[in-house]
Amino acid sequence: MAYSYDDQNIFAKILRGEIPNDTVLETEHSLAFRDIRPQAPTHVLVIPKGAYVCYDDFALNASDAEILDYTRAIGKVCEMEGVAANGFRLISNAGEEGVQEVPHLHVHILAGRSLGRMLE
Ligand code: IU
Repeated sequence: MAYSYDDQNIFAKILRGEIPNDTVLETEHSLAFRDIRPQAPTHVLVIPKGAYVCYDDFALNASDAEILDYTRAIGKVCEMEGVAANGFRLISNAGEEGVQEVPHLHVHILAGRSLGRMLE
């Protein structure tokens, strides 16, 4: 599917420096920052700097360098936040039925409490 990107979305504004954020990590192609409405003691969002709407858009259209950088950035934030010891969850909502609020790819890193079962 070909996605059209809305460059007025809030994460695009964060990337342009128009809105402040609580940055955890910035790399060449990625930015990680704390969610403004944290659902767990650790709740970090990791976004690519490129204009990608959601995961499949990114995975199919980003360069190898962007994909490597983004994958590593997620791993690096997990390491920095020390989430591996007790466990964590990665979530990336997409589209209407995925209940995606902001149409710029983001992976949520959630940790620091028991997150409960999502799937049966
Ligand atoms: P979703 O996966 O698109 O449903 O989640 C979007 C997240 O972005 C959600 O957890 C919000 O709290 C978060 N967020 C933010 O961190 N800063 C903002 O300015 C806005 C949303 I708007």
